[in-house]
Amino acid sequence: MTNGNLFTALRAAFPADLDTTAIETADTATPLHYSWRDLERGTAMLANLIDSLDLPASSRVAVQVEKSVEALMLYLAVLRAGHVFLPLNTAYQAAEIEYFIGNAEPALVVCSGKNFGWVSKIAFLAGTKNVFTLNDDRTGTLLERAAFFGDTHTPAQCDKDDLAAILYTSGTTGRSKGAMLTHGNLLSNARVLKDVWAWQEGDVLIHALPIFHVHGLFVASHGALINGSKMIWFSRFDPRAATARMDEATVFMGVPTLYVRLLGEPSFNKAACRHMRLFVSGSAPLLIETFNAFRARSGHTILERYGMSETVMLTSNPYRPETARKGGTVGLPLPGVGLRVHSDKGVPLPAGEIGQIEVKGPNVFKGYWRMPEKTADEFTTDLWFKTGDVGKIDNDGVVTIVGRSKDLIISGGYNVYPAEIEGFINDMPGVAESAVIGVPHPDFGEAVVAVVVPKPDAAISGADIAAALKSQIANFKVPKLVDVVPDLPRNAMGKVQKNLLRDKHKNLFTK
Ligand code: MLC
Ligand code: AMP
Repeated sequence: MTNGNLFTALRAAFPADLDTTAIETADTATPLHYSWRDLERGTAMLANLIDSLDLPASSRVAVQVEKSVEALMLYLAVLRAGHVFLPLNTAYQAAEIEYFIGNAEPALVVCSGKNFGWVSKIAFLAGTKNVFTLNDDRTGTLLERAAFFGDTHTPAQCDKDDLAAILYTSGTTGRSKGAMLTHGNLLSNARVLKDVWAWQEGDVLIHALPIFHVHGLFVASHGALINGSKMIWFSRFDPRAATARMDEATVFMGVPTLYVRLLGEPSFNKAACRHMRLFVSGSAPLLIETFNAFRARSGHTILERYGMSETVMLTSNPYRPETARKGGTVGLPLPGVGLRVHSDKGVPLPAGEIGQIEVKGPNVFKGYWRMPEKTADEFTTDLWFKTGDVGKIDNDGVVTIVGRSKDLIISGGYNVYPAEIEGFINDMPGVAESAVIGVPHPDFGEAVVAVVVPKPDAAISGADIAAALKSQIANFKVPKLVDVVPDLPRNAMGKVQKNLLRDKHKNLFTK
């Protein structure tokens, strides 16, 4: 019987010579070289440790750790052991982690040593029995324990429809939803992207994205692994250091902010990236100005693609010819992906008309964790997933995203849901109500801004609200400005007119 376990497929792509370098760290005190054999053995030891815990089938393994090769190995080991990986942004604070752990009920939690005190408390209260630590310097109880286990392991037998990962993506009502991705979702997407982006022998990926979201964990890591390609591994993005490694690399993936920052780096030029084959952008809209400036500076045309946590990748600009990559568009639906544009009333729209983007395919997730009603709401009656993105398809099938029907801000590639932030602000003493909006920002694409109305006679300050938020929520969600106003603009139905607020603040960070 063939094994549908994603790990098995990734492992099968390891090169014949297991002693060649799979991953080289770029920003550790000295470079560390991990061979393919190290990945094989390290993931086996971790999988054996996980097996020894006798977790129930399909247990969730929640992981909030700094980026490291060992953290990637932990992900692969969870797949290998047949459990469900639940990555968490390192910026999340106690209130956020409490919700994820309470909702997902993981059987195993792995956190940084410095957070063990508060994370383990949350986990134990939620009924999790196993909490290990993993630090970015290869210390922590996880590796200490794994060292006692054997370095061979037979991957768990999985069906393609079995869960491989849960990715929390915030909800419009403010509560995050866990998108359930299967081994089949991830493998089909990895295989399609290998083909579409012409991954080839000799490719080397500069991996500079976090590994707790789709882009860095799946698109980038799977891309290299399923091609048996080496990764140059940055724990955080540094434009100068990344540029310095481009003469050894061929592929780079980034959110638009990374491209803006590369353009701000004087050493980034045609000579620096002459060895490069492909620059991929996604997770947020890439401004046409960035697309054009990048082409002029580097001689390369960024390939923009579009995807989301619930669906992995959906569309891509063409790999060949490079001249067919159109700035401001996200390209064509990937092979096997259905993408249509419907009106708000569900009527199919002709080419060129703007409407709701709906998708179908082997990459589309299984539903939201323990939210059957929410899942049903997000699919049409004929089972297409409603992305919440608004766009159009031209006569050649090329897709352009023009906006979002979901109230979502994407800042530096991270999603921020206004409803969640408004919830925190509205709970603060002296606050009557608030509206959170996204406004243009030269570095982050969009920046979070809060407009707050005080209760009668209450004295509140924007700086105090921002400071209070900083102690409660992930730092990238904290508004860059809190504007205190006497009231919010409303339409005749009483709905807050966020468009007027966006207009008022549109030049806050840009000229
Ligand atoms: C950091 N800061 C941000 C921010 N990142 N503010 C707004 N938006 C962001 N994205 C703020 C911090 O709060 C902090 O402020 C200050 O910047 C410095 O923090 P830092 O951590 O040192 O920042 P930096 O390392 O420069 O990080 C910026 C970044 C990072 C762009 C490298 O945000 C990043 O890696 N983004 C990529 C996100 C990503 O991978 N998305 C993929 C999602 S998957 P202060 O005031 O506290 O000092 C997806 C699906 C798909 O969307 O299609 O791919
Ligand atoms: P996430 O929930 O983090 O997976 O974010 C997915 C969302 O990011 C999508 O629904 C889009 O709104 C947005 N997105 C991803 N790629 C692009 C892109 N290339 N252009 C515009 N928006 C994008």
